[in-house]
Amino acid sequence: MKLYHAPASPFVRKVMVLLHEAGAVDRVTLSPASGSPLDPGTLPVDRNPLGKIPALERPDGPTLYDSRVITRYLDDLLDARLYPAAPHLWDTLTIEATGDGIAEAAVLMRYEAHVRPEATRSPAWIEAQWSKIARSLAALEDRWLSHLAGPLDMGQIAVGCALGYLDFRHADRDWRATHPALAAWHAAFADRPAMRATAPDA
Ligand SMILES: N[C@@H](CCC(=O)N[C@@H](CS)C(=O)NCC(=O)O)C(=O)O
Repeated sequence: MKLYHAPASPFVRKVMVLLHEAGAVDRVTLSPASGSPLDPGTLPVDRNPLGKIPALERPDGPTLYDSRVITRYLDDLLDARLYPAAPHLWDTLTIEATGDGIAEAAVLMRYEAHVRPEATRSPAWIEAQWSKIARSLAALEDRWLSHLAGPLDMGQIAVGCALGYLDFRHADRDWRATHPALAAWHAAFADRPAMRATAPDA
Protein backbone atom coordinates (compact mmCIF):
# COMPACT_ATOMS: atom_id res chain seq x y z
CA MET A 1 0.00 0.00 0.00
CA LYS A 2 1.16 3.54 -0.66
CA LEU A 3 0.42 6.33 1.81
CA TYR A 4 0.66 9.94 0.64
CA HIS A 5 2.45 11.47 3.57
CA ALA A 6 3.80 14.64 5.16
CA PRO A 7 5.36 14.48 8.64
CA ALA A 8 3.71 17.73 9.82
CA SER A 9 0.14 16.64 9.01
CA PRO A 10 -1.89 15.68 12.10
CA PHE A 11 -4.22 13.64 9.87
CA VAL A 12 -1.36 11.64 8.34
CA ARG A 13 -0.01 11.18 11.85
CA LYS A 14 -3.24 9.45 12.96
CA VAL A 15 -2.68 6.84 10.27
CA MET A 16 0.99 6.44 11.18
CA VAL A 17 0.20 6.05 14.89
CA LEU A 18 -2.33 3.32 14.07
CA LEU A 19 0.29 1.53 11.96
CA HIS A 20 2.88 1.76 14.75
CA GLU A 21 0.41 0.58 17.38
CA ALA A 22 -0.55 -2.36 15.15
CA GLY A 23 3.10 -3.22 14.40
CA ALA A 24 2.37 -2.79 10.69
CA VAL A 25 4.50 0.17 9.54
CA ASP A 26 6.13 -2.09 6.95
CA ARG A 27 2.76 -2.62 5.24
CA VAL A 28 2.93 0.85 3.62
CA THR A 29 5.45 2.78 1.58
CA LEU A 30 5.43 6.52 2.19
CA SER A 31 5.06 8.86 -0.75
CA PRO A 32 6.04 12.42 0.24
CA ALA A 33 3.38 14.99 -0.69
CA SER A 34 3.06 18.68 0.02
CA GLY A 35 1.01 21.66 -1.12
CA SER A 36 -1.85 23.89 -0.10
CA PRO A 37 -5.30 24.90 -1.36
CA LEU A 38 -3.65 27.68 -3.41
CA ASP A 39 -0.90 25.48 -4.80
CA PRO A 40 -1.57 21.72 -4.82
CA GLY A 41 2.14 21.08 -5.41
CA THR A 42 2.69 17.32 -5.10
CA LEU A 43 -0.62 16.61 -3.34
CA PRO A 44 -2.27 13.57 -4.99
CA VAL A 45 -5.10 15.40 -6.80
CA ASP A 46 -5.42 12.51 -9.26
CA ARG A 47 -5.99 10.10 -6.35
CA ASN A 48 -8.01 12.35 -4.05
CA PRO A 49 -10.12 14.94 -5.87
CA LEU A 50 -10.09 17.04 -2.68
CA GLY A 51 -6.31 17.31 -3.03
CA LYS A 52 -5.67 16.38 0.60
CA ILE A 53 -3.51 13.95 2.50
CA PRO A 54 -3.57 11.32 3.85
CA ALA A 55 -4.61 9.20 0.87
CA LEU A 56 -4.01 5.45 0.76
CA GLU A 57 -3.53 3.44 -2.42
CA ARG A 58 -4.54 -0.14 -1.70
CA PRO A 59 -4.51 -3.39 -3.68
CA ASP A 60 -8.20 -4.24 -3.25
CA GLY A 61 -10.01 -1.11 -4.47
CA PRO A 62 -9.89 2.60 -5.20
CA THR A 63 -7.63 4.93 -3.25
CA LEU A 64 -9.04 5.77 0.15
CA TYR A 65 -9.01 9.28 1.54
CA ASP A 66 -9.94 11.15 4.65
CA SER A 67 -8.04 9.95 7.69
CA ARG A 68 -11.18 8.57 9.33
CA VAL A 69 -11.90 6.34 6.33
CA ILE A 70 -8.29 5.16 6.16
CA THR A 71 -8.09 4.38 9.87
CA ARG A 72 -11.36 2.41 9.76
CA TYR A 73 -10.04 0.45 6.77
CA LEU A 74 -6.66 -0.29 8.38
CA ASP A 75 -8.28 -1.13 11.71
CA ASP A 76 -10.38 -3.74 9.92
CA LEU A 77 -7.51 -5.02 7.74
CA LEU A 78 -5.03 -5.33 10.60
CA ASP A 79 -7.54 -6.28 13.30
CA ALA A 80 -6.08 -3.43 15.37
CA ARG A 81 -9.24 -3.09 17.50
CA LEU A 82 -9.00 0.67 17.88
CA TYR A 83 -12.75 1.07 17.30
CA PRO A 84 -14.76 -0.65 20.05
CA ALA A 85 -18.18 -2.16 19.52
CA ALA A 86 -21.31 -0.02 20.01
CA PRO A 87 -22.34 1.62 22.26
CA HIS A 88 -18.74 2.65 23.18
CA LEU A 89 -18.11 3.22 19.47
CA TRP A 90 -20.28 6.36 19.50
CA ASP A 91 -18.09 7.96 22.14
CA THR A 92 -14.91 6.96 20.30
CA LEU A 93 -16.17 8.43 17.02
CA THR A 94 -17.31 11.66 18.70
CA ILE A 95 -13.92 12.10 20.38
CA GLU A 96 -12.17 11.32 17.09
CA ALA A 97 -14.32 13.97 15.39
CA THR A 98 -13.43 16.43 18.15
CA GLY A 99 -9.70 15.79 17.70
CA ASP A 100 -10.01 16.04 13.91
CA GLY A 101 -12.03 19.26 14.24
CA ILE A 102 -9.32 20.81 16.40
CA ALA A 103 -6.69 19.82 13.84
CA GLU A 104 -8.83 21.11 10.96
CA ALA A 105 -9.31 24.53 12.59
CA ALA A 106 -5.61 24.67 13.48
CA VAL A 107 -4.58 23.85 9.88
CA LEU A 108 -6.97 26.54 8.56
CA MET A 109 -5.41 29.07 10.96
CA ARG A 110 -2.01 28.14 9.59
CA TYR A 111 -3.17 28.55 5.97
CA GLU A 112 -4.76 31.91 6.75
CA ALA A 113 -1.59 33.24 8.37
CA HIS A 114 0.96 31.75 5.97
CA VAL A 115 -0.66 30.73 2.68
CA ARG A 116 -3.35 33.32 1.98
CA PRO A 117 -1.99 36.50 0.37
CA GLU A 118 -1.17 38.99 3.10
CA ALA A 119 -3.60 41.69 1.97
CA THR A 120 -6.59 39.34 2.28
CA ARG A 121 -5.77 37.77 5.65
CA SER A 122 -8.42 38.10 8.36
CA PRO A 123 -7.41 38.18 12.04
CA ALA A 124 -11.10 37.89 13.01
CA TRP A 125 -11.42 34.69 10.96
CA ILE A 126 -8.32 33.27 12.65
CA GLU A 127 -9.82 34.03 16.07
CA ALA A 128 -13.10 32.40 15.01
CA GLN A 129 -11.17 29.20 14.22
CA TRP A 130 -9.42 29.43 17.59
CA SER A 131 -12.85 29.71 19.29
CA LYS A 132 -13.75 26.30 17.85
CA ILE A 133 -10.53 24.89 19.26
CA ALA A 134 -11.02 26.53 22.66
CA ARG A 135 -14.57 25.11 22.97
CA SER A 136 -13.34 21.66 21.92
CA LEU A 137 -10.48 21.70 24.44
CA ALA A 138 -13.00 22.63 27.16
CA ALA A 139 -15.27 19.76 26.09
CA LEU A 140 -12.38 17.29 26.26
CA GLU A 141 -11.34 18.60 29.69
CA ASP A 142 -14.89 18.67 31.10
CA ARG A 143 -16.51 15.62 29.53
CA TRP A 144 -14.10 13.14 28.01
CA LEU A 145 -11.14 12.69 30.37
CA SER A 146 -12.34 9.35 31.74
CA HIS A 147 -12.70 8.03 28.19
CA LEU A 148 -9.25 9.36 27.29
CA ALA A 149 -7.86 7.46 30.30
CA GLY A 150 -9.47 4.19 29.14
CA PRO A 151 -8.31 1.51 26.68
CA LEU A 152 -6.45 2.85 23.63
CA ASP A 153 -8.73 3.81 20.76
CA MET A 154 -8.80 6.09 17.70
CA GLY A 155 -10.47 8.86 19.70
CA GLN A 156 -7.42 9.11 21.93
CA ILE A 157 -5.06 8.94 18.95
CA ALA A 158 -6.91 11.75 17.12
CA VAL A 159 -6.83 13.98 20.22
CA GLY A 160 -3.14 13.19 20.83
CA CYS A 161 -2.28 14.13 17.23
CA ALA A 162 -4.38 17.31 17.35
CA LEU A 163 -2.76 18.50 20.60
CA GLY A 164 0.67 17.68 19.16
CA TYR A 165 -0.17 19.86 16.16
CA LEU A 166 -1.20 22.75 18.46
CA ASP A 167 2.21 22.46 20.12
CA PHE A 168 3.94 22.32 16.74
CA ARG A 169 2.20 25.25 14.98
CA HIS A 170 0.42 27.25 17.68
CA ALA A 171 2.61 26.97 20.77
CA ASP A 172 2.03 30.68 21.47
CA ARG A 173 -1.62 29.91 22.36
CA ASP A 174 -0.41 27.94 25.41
CA TRP A 175 -3.45 25.60 25.55
CA ARG A 176 -2.00 23.84 28.62
CA ALA A 177 -2.40 26.91 30.84
CA THR A 178 -6.19 26.63 30.82
CA HIS A 179 -6.53 22.83 30.49
CA PRO A 180 -4.29 21.28 33.15
CA ALA A 181 -5.99 17.88 33.29
CA LEU A 182 -5.90 17.48 29.51
CA ALA A 183 -2.26 18.58 29.60
CA ALA A 184 -1.46 15.86 32.15
CA TRP A 185 -3.19 13.25 30.00
CA HIS A 186 -1.31 14.44 26.90
CA ALA A 187 2.07 14.34 28.66
CA ALA A 188 1.63 10.62 29.30
CA PHE A 189 0.05 9.87 25.92
CA ALA A 190 2.77 11.70 23.97
CA ASP A 191 5.30 9.38 25.58
CA ARG A 192 3.89 6.28 23.85
CA PRO A 193 6.49 4.88 21.41
CA ALA A 194 4.01 5.29 18.52
CA MET A 195 3.57 8.98 19.35
CA ARG A 196 7.28 9.60 19.82
CA ALA A 197 8.07 7.90 16.50
CA THR A 198 5.60 10.12 14.64
CA ALA A 199 6.15 13.53 16.27
CA PRO A 200 6.05 16.27 13.60
CA ASP A 201 9.57 17.35 14.50
CA ALA A 202 10.91 13.79 15.09
N1 LIG B 1 -10.57 15.60 6.78
C1 LIG B 1 -9.29 15.32 6.20
C2 LIG B 1 -8.36 16.52 6.37
C3 LIG B 1 -7.02 16.33 5.64
C4 LIG B 1 -6.26 17.64 5.48
O1 LIG B 1 -6.80 18.73 5.65
N2 LIG B 1 -4.96 17.51 5.14
C5 LIG B 1 -4.16 18.68 4.87
C6 LIG B 1 -2.73 18.49 5.36
S1 LIG B 1 -2.68 18.57 7.14
C7 LIG B 1 -4.10 18.87 3.36
O2 LIG B 1 -3.91 17.93 2.63
N3 LIG B 1 -4.29 20.12 2.91
C8 LIG B 1 -4.23 20.49 1.52
C9 LIG B 1 -5.46 21.26 1.12
O3 LIG B 1 -6.34 21.52 1.97
O4 LIG B 1 -5.53 21.60 -0.06
C10 LIG B 1 -8.70 14.06 6.84
O5 LIG B 1 -9.06 13.73 7.97
O6 LIG B 1 -7.93 13.36 6.18
